[in-house]
Amino acid sequence: MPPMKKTILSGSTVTGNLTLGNYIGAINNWRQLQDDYDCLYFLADLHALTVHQDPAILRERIYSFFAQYLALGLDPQKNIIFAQSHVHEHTELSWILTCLTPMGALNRMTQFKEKSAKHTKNINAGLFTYPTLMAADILLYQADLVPVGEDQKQHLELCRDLVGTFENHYGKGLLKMPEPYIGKTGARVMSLQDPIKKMSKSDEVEKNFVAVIEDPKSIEKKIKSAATDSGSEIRFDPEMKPGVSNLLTIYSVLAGKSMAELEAAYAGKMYGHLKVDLAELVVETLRPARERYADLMKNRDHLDQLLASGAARAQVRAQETLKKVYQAVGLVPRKA
Ligand code: ATP
Ligand code: LTN
Repeated sequence: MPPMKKTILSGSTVTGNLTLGNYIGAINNWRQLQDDYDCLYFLADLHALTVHQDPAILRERIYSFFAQYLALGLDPQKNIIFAQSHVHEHTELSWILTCLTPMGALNRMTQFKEKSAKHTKNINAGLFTYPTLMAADILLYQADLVPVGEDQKQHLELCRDLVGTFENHYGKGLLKMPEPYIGKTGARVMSLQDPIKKMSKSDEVEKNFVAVIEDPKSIEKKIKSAATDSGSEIRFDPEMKPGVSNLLTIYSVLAGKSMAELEAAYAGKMYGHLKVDLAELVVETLRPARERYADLMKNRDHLDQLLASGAARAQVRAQETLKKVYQAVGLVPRKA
């Protein structure tokens, strides 16, 4: 039965540590969508392999990200939550799409340029074809809406172009044209020490981010030593006051208060006051997740079961699309 609600799909590459940026910009929004949409959230573990990974660390991180999704309130019954590598249709559709993707289009991708400049010793073909796997992730589930950050918009645009190319070759109506989803709080969390750069989970400088799972003492220390700006006024002004504005952004989302309310509350106060309050707010917001996370990580069998059930539900839908695509491009189905 086709779902009546609109389908939302998103994922996070399994690299680094999930940060407060990922929570505010992604997972917290995903959680709020889970009642109103048909949602699929996945761990992009195959995408992680475009950069060299230590196998033991990757394995641990897949469980850890999954447990963090659950601990942060993504419900595995309401949503389909799964690991990309558990549904082999992703790589299969990705191949079909790769064969429709011009080299020139991939060459223009900013992320490819940036990542190949950063990993000069490992400019592999997977890094280059990364967006075709991402397009497969989206198109397999006939997603209507894809919540992604600014940096992923170009990949989504390529995915949309691929729907057009596919339709030109094989006819219309088979793949749904996805749209970007812009959340209500389109907040972008910036690096704590360098607030003109976004807070990134693969940042090598630990002081730049707060991880979702982090010791309260360490969170406090990082927030209290966050870079602030000249002057002493607590005002939201990302141009002139990027440091304080970033702290206010985090505060506003976590406390559900408007900037005007916060500015009024901190009129005449010092940066230090804001930092002390914010540190406590962040620690308290993440505390329940940290506790739940610790419990979840103790029981791998339970995580394995939940992953398996998510993958099974995802696969039913993925298979349906892949079958139609294989047929449309002229492949002969394997007979029993
Ligand atoms: P990396 O640094 O490894 O590229 P990332 O921190 O940018 O990773 P992604 O896996 O690219 O994280 O993104 C997962 C989701 O989190 C995306 O939807 C992205 O928009 C969101 N996100 C990541 N960082 C931030 C941030 N600083 N502020 C708001 N949203 C963010
Ligand atoms: N590249 C994305 C992660 C990702 C994704 C997707 C997001 C992989 N496949 C499909 C949305 C839809 C990133 O955020 N780094």
